[in-house]
Amino acid sequence: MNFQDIKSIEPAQFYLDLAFRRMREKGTELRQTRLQGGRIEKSRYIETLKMQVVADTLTSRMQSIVKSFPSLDTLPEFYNQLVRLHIEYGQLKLSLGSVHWLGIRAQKIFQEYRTKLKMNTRFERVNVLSREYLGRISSMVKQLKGDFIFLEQARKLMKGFPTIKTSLRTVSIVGFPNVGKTTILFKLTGSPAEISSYPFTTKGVNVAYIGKGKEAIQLLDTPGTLDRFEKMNAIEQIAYLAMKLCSQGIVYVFDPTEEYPLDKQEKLLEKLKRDVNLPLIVYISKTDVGEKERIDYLKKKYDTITDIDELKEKIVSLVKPFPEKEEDSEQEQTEEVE
Ligand SMILES: Nc1nc2c(ncn2[C@@H]2O[C@H](COP(=O)(O)OP(=O)(O)OP(=O)(O)O)[C@@H](O)[C@H]2O)c(=O)[nH]1
Ligand SMILES: [Mg+2]
Repeated sequence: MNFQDIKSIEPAQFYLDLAFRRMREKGTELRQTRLQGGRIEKSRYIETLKMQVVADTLTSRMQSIVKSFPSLDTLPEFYNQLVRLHIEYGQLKLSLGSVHWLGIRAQKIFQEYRTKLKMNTRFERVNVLSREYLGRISSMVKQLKGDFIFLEQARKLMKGFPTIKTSLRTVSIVGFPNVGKTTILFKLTGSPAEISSYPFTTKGVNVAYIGKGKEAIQLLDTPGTLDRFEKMNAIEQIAYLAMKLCSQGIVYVFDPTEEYPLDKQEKLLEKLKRDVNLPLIVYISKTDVGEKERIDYLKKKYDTITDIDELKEKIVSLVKPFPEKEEDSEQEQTEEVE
């Protein structure tokens, strides 16, 4: 799912200006053309085509806005929850509905005025009808002022959503801050995500891949401490939902240095087991600098891994390939995995 490609939504006035500018250009073009017929026929012909340009410009712009938003009814569960968490879902549906309606309504009003122009036999009335048409179009677009603003805000929020391929097998790397999660992601995939010696370095979900194409395994490097969901900040909530709804397995990272007491790290692991019922690998990071006693304690208590190549093998065997699904979205299947 890609929320980066949603087209930016301009203020209502922009669409009106665009439609009217194109209409004027059409007018100039037609006045330079030799037209058949008498004064009224020519005038009717020109005004009809100008009106059509207005309606067509609006319809195509509105259609492309609606099309560039993901279809809300078929969003994968993870994205559906993100949208509901961050954006007023009902309003989003209403605003998209209004924009769709505007595209259709512009054509209806155009048909109505085309007929009026056709029936009209008085030259002076041609311009009156034309102005009336533009007035109706204009007030209809302005009615949607708030919807355009809302949709642009929604687009900006959605742009911040991580791009996670829900069609790929996925494993989340979790653990306390600063335990070395992003370093593991780098060692496994070569992903150049930011690594530093202070906690909370990772401020979004880092996504990287082992392998390529449909067979790739997607790794999610998550930030945050997996506190109670309501207590999490927006980024932590996104990471939590990604772990819970997109992953088929988890790598839990223990840090055996002095940074965090082991019992706290163990508590988090227990909480995780309760919250998310997924196959789990326990990895001990920083074994080069960690306290031997702590490392031995962890090794004794859990089935642990300390070697990165072994971790890679375990991840690959942890998540079995998905059975072939015909209904897999074509876009996701053909998307290039970098
Ligand atoms: N000595 C040693 N240092 C490590 C190892 N793994 C990570 N570090 C260091 O630990 C610090 C934190 O590493 P990160 O990979 O950023 O940790 P993180 O869990 O992603 O941290 P947050 O994103 O802040 O939660 C960095 O200074 C790393 O260089 C390791 O195996 N050995
Ligand atoms: Mg990190």
